[in-house]
Amino acid sequence: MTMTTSLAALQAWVDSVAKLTQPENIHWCNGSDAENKRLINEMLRTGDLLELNPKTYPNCYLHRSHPSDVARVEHLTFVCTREQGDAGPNNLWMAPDEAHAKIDALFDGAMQGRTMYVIPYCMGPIESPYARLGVEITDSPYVVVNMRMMTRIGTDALKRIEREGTFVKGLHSTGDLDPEKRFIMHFPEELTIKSVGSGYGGNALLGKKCHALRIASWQARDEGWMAEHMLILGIENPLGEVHYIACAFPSACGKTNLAMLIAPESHKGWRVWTLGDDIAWLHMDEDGKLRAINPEAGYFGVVPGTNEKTNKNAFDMIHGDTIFTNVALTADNEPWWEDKKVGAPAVDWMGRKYDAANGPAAHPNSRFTVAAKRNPAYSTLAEAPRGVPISAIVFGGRRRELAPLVYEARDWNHGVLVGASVASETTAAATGEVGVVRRDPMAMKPFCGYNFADYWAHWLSFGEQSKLLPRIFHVNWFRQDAAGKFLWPGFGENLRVLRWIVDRCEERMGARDAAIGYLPEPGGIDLSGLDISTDTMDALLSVDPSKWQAEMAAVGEYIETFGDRVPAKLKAEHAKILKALNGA
Ligand code: SAT
Ligand code: MN
Repeated sequence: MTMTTSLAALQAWVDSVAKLTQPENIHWCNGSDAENKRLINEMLRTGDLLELNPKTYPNCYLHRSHPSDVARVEHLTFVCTREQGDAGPNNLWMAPDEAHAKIDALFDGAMQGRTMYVIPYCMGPIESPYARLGVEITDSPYVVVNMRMMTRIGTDALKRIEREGTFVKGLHSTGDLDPEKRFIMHFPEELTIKSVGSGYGGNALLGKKCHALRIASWQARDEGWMAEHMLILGIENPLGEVHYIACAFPSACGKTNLAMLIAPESHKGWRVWTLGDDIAWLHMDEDGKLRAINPEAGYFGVVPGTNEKTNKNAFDMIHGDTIFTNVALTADNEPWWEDKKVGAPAVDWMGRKYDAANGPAAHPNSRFTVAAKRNPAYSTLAEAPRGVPISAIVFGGRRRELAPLVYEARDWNHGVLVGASVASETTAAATGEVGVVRRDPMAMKPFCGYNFADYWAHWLSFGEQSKLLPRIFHVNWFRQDAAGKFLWPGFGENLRVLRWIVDRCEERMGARDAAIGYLPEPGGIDLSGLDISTDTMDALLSVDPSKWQAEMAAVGEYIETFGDRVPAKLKAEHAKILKALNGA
């Protein structure tokens, strides 16, 4: 085998993987256009990709996954630390030795007859001191072309890896896609990921959830920063001033839509800029401000529901240079999905003639992969090595009732409790029942690579270090009336709530003190040009003390399941809110 890197540790690892998996060829990815074209042509030949209508969707392709491989598999995702307590009750755990043995048996000979791709990648701007490196080895060309859009792959990343010597090792094989032989395993102490038996995004594009959240959250705790499941946006007012906000919502709760928000007619001169739609890495700077970078360079977004009205930026950007996974097709060979509002399905996501009796035409978790630069609202500051200063952190979830449209935490420690209390109705982004409320602290339940109790302590530790931290808020776009109708119009109108948040950060807006935190006063949210009744606004901003007492009791019980490791400060915050609710 020819030597292909000057870094002995990397070469030794690649050699050992090749010995185990026995590929026919080994290809080191340089990330070039020519390489990408070659891989796409090869996948067109094998049927892994289908070309879409080149007139209306130039450079766009459809990939159909195996029907049993359409979402993350949390029940097969493990964090393998030496001590079980370090993984915590929030993770499935396996002892590292046992996990390696189990998964290596599945890698044995897994790449026979296939090409093994070695993908050096950089999470974050290539010159950023906050960026981190990784190498993914995979036998899937689909993974290579997706990683190329989602991260920064190739020669520059390899150079930095060789310079620094440290990188996350990610080994992936699609195996035979047998759900019985599928595992996603993380070894944070070894900076290693092993994933077998799935080709789906979150399971196979190892730079994303596996590295940038699970492994990175562990590294961040050790090194004093934060790896979070947050979008990053810039909100520009008519004076040209920009505030940056980071928002943590669970998967498929509208992070991509919010990150690409278009100001409504009523808001001339306002703009939202996208820095990221899924992951933020936050570091404290010399002044004590939190700065955010987006470690990714592309979007892996939910397709259904995307249209001219809900997200025009996304709708426009996915009309070129996009890989679609598991959408339907029109008779004109254009991609189609539920709520696209144009065209009609002819062939469903499984390639069958469309028949409404078979369910939705596009899979509810069908996805687009596209480079961030195609977004008309893309902020070039996404390339800034030191990222952007964050004014507000916003938590949210999908809650039919209870949670008001927006409220603000009293201070950082209370904000950590608000984050720890996040709950949301489940979506199609993960395998399992959809629509049941589950606790999802900081929207990190599936992604925190260590014990939540330690994670909350890490969050609280920032409060001791700086007085210039972002303010913390909670939003809920999904509140419904008794008939199941959404009370808030959402989408572009969410800008009105973001404005209230910015005004609070700038200390130019009052608030009323409700037991759970600060809520907008009547008139606090600008409703000009919006047809919404006072009754509806009252309902959206109501706090029902008895329901909240029940909620906080449930939060208390949930936190208790993490036992002795739960920081006393978090329990004290919880006790404070309960007391305030009892007095309310
Ligand atoms: O896990 S993915 O990144 O594939 C999708 C999601 O759940 O956000
Ligand atoms: Mn996500």
